[in-house]
Amino acid sequence: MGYRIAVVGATGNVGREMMNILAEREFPVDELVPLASRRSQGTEVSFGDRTLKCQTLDNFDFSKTDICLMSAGGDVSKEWSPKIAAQGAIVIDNSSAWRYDADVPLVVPEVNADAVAGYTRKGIIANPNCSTAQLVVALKPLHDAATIKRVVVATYQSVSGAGKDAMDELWNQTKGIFVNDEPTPQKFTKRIAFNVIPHIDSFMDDGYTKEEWKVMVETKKILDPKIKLTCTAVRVPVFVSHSEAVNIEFERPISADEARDILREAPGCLVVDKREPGGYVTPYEATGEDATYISRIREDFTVENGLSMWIVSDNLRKGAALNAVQIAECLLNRGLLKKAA
Ligand code: 11C
Repeated sequence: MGYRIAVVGATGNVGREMMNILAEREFPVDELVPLASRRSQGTEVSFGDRTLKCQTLDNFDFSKTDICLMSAGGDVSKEWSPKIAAQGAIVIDNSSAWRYDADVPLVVPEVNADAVAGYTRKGIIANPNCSTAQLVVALKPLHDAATIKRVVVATYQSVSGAGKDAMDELWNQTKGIFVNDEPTPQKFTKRIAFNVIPHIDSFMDDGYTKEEWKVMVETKKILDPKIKLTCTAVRVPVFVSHSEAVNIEFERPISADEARDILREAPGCLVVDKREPGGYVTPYEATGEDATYISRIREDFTVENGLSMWIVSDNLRKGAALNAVQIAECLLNRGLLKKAA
């Protein structure tokens, strides 16, 4: 028995990846319906070895849909997720529209899979921000072992997090610089080619950016509200995969060796930490992969019980599409997915 699944935002970076991952992981799909804006009606997208034409969201009847994977931005989600859920489909939403709603579970399956049961309250489950997802996958097993008190994160985020136009901007700027014809920045505030920009999403009154705020608030909701976390989010000229330099203070002592052993056994984590040139993972190598890679694990001697590490993962996969499909798998495995009428 398979399910009827709709993907809203099917022509975007994450929407396409959602369909790839459903096919790769052989999620039991009877019918896959790609949905997009009116502008993209009829656009062809791939699902496994099939090519499907996008339909428009506006007139689609969700009453026979079991799961709706949403990746169409916050405004579309605010308007549509409650309507879709009211028609009986469980919405797994990749935007930030519902993440901070107490009645909507925010789920990273390696960390808080059981929270999916809370979907009944609004019919919606939220997927976290990409920077949060990879961070909590690595923090959870360490928190269980030695209780995290405080985390300091600096992110190095790829341009794909800002969408296809942002990827084009990096590509065109890079080419333009070589021929002395540099296009003016459109998606980013400054040149992104051969540069880094310490600004992602809008500025808040306290001087943090919304991206930094999301990492702080989401980590607390998913992992533990007692954890103190501060973040600096930076855009780097990388196409796919986000990296994070992470410093952690624990309640109890934990050595780098112990942390390495714990992370080697932890779901979703892959430790590559050889302490030699090239013995670490970079975003280029993490792209297209499912794991959260952890490298450069070392003790921080400037604080009590401190560790530093480097965490890299594909932001379109674990940071978005893979996590959403894993949430659907959690619903399936827990018997929470009933076939729509
Ligand atoms: C970026 N992390 O890299 C953002 C993209 O809240 O889901 C995802 C924004 C979000 O620009």
